[in-house]
Amino acid sequence: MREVGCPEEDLFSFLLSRRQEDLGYRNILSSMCTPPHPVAARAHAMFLETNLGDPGLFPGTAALEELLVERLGTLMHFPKAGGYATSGGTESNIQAFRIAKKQKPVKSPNVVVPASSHFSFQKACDILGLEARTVPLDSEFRMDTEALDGLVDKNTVCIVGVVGTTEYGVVDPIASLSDVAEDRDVFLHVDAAFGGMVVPFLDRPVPFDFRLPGVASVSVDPHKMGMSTIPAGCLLVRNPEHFSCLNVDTPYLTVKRECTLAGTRPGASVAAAVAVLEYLGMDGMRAVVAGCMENARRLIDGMETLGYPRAVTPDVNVATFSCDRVPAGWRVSRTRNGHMRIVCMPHVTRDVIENFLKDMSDTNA
Ligand code: 0PR
Repeated sequence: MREVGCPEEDLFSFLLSRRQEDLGYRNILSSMCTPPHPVAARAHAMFLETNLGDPGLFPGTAALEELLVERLGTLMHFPKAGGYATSGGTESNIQAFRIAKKQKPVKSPNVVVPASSHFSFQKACDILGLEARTVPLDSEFRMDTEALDGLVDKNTVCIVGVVGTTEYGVVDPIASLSDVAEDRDVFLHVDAAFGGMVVPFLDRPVPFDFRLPGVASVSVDPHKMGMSTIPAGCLLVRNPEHFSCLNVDTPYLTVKRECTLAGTRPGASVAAAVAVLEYLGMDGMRAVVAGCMENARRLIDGMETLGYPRAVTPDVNVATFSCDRVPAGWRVSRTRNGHMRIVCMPHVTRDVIENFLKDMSDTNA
């Protein structure tokens, strides 16, 4: 550290110069995050110093966390779901595995995950000493449920399904997974980190949540399509008692036990997440999602007209193509199979899509 502090103006011009090295979201087509909604930014600023790790000191903020869980539980068709605000999909997925493992104490526990699952499950398996069994995908990159049953055995503590896969934006056949989970009596975790804030707002949402009796837990991230500030995730469970198996004693806090992974936890991004949901309501979210889906369709049409076929027709706003080229100045990503991947987040507006397509057609020339 410096011996003597830096004058504020010098400090902020230093910070600004670093900040200016960051890319603006305008040309970022690869991200599942998006600039926060203005009400999220405003709410975040109001709650900067709040710490949900010691909720008795911040009962108002803690009530907002409860409201977030209630709103998201209701969105997932189970207003009585238990839950808490995590730092994002990774923490939610780790915690879901912790619960599943504690529910079924076996010697060599395994989990059955689709080949499309997010890399956070690898981290979870590593931390928890779980064997990962990978279910292959069908031709549209959804879990091939034919293969599922044979991979589940008496040591399987959890089955995972994904709603809005990271790479191809498809939804696994969660209803079939729910049947298998019930038949074989296995905990089913649904990773809806991305799709959980998309599918409920579509015209004809497929059931993927607590409406399906086999679903035990759901991850859903306000800091992705929920347009909240980072970090904001949420883990919901059908049986709130399940959290008690994660409890540790916290003798000197205002609460005597906690089940969360993190200790000190931000209230600001939780207030921001609630703010967006309350401000937009179902109607506002439907409009945001409809716009993103419409833009994804326009992008797919435009790319196919240019001779770049879609890899798959997505269920959510992630578009993928057979296309090796990228016009200068744009950030896209690549799937493991080498497809170009574009996430049509709210900042990827119709204008952005048209500019990208124009640059693509110039690249073509
Ligand atoms: N589950 C799914 C289905 C996800 O897509 C992701 C992240 C996670 C879990 C993990 O969530 P957290 O990153 O919140 O822990 N999906 C994006 C990805 O890995 C995250 C992301 C966002 C990556 C913005 C890059 C980026 O610029 O692609």
